Amino acid sequence: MKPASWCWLSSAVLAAFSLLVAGNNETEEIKDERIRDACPVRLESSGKCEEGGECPYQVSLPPLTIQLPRQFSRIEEVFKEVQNLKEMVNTLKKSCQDCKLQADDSRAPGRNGLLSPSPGSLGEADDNRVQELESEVNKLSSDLKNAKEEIDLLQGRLEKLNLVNMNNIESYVDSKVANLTSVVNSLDGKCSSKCPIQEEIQSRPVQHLIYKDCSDYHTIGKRSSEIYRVTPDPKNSSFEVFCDMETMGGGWTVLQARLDGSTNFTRMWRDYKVGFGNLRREFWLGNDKIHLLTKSKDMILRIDLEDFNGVKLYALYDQFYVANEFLRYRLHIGNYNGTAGDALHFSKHYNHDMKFFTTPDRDNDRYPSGNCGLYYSSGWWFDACLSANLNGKYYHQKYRGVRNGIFWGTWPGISEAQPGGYKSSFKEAKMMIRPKHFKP
Ligand SMILES: [Ca+2]
Repeated sequence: MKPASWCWLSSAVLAAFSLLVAGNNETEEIKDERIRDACPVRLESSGKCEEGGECPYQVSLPPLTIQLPRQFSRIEEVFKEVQNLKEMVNTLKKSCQDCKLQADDSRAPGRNGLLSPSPGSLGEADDNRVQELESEVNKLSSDLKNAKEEIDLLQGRLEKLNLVNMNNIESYVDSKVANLTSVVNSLDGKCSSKCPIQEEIQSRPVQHLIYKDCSDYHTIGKRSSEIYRVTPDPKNSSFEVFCDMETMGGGWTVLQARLDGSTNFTRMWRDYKVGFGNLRREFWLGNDKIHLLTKSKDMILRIDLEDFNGVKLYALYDQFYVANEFLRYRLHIGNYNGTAGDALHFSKHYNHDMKFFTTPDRDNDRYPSGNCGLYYSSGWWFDACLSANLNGKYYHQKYRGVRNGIFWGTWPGISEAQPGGYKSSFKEAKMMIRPKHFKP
């Protein structure tokens, strides 16, 4: 091989090699001074290479110009591939960094670093690894969600079991008390002097030692809707309640009433815990008392509503239980029946069953970005946030703005309200309970 041919060939090979290494399309001219010093040969490109056409690369060996074989067009293709690879590497780097940020948020500290990008070995293997890690993260988060749901379920069952045990003990005590009462009565019948005649004994009403709720007063013949004193749990002190002795046969213990806006329901945890308002007008009986009443017997719930057009509808739930303060007064609600619609189980996304109690100063709701109690100005078993809220503000007419009034999402026509338009308000609302097995 002649020295000149050898020179341009080796120069061309060197130039192609440095093109690959540079991986840069900003200039197509070889700038390696070392090559120029070694051999005064220049590889130039016309920049107008066509697919299958003549190769634009030329080696100038003044005054000689040599046309390169067409195979040299591969250099440009290789160059493009290098560019593509470089872009892919950058994309991968970026997604790795994003992935790591997400992983850092959701993983235990000990597992950090698994997703750190390693610049020296990026490629298909890393792509697969990222996908693997992504699917692992997805799997972990779905596992976590399942675990949470299971915990919720188990917690609910535990509360129910505690309730059942307590009911067993209480019914045992009740049966003992009933035995003693019958013994006392039979001894009373055996008295020798001033003995009351038999009919008189039989006509006496059965005296309860303890009135656990309004249904016990109904049983002994009380028929006027009034304030009575009840002791749902003998270990706790007694308290006053308002009894509705008229609706559906009577025997109802009233938990909540709204009728004129005279009581402010925008209250904190402490107020909802102990209760507030006036038992003869508007009030919240108090979460501790509601817990004791619903723990003492299996209760049903009745909700009565009336709007300003005089429409009166009701909702009945065949189970109603409120857990204690430690369990954040979690609501347990049964099956619906009635005319007002099942707003407490509105949909999968709006369901008040099994929700904790939230107040403006105690966020136990399922809305992650804020406090529903604060936004809707009340204490309630908020989801994220509501399809019903009977503790909302009392509006005397339709209102605009945040829907923070008394609300029942299945009320006829209520869903037709436009965002920003007028919202319906309610004239009266009432919540009351009665033992499930009570026969008026
Ligand atoms: Ca929240």
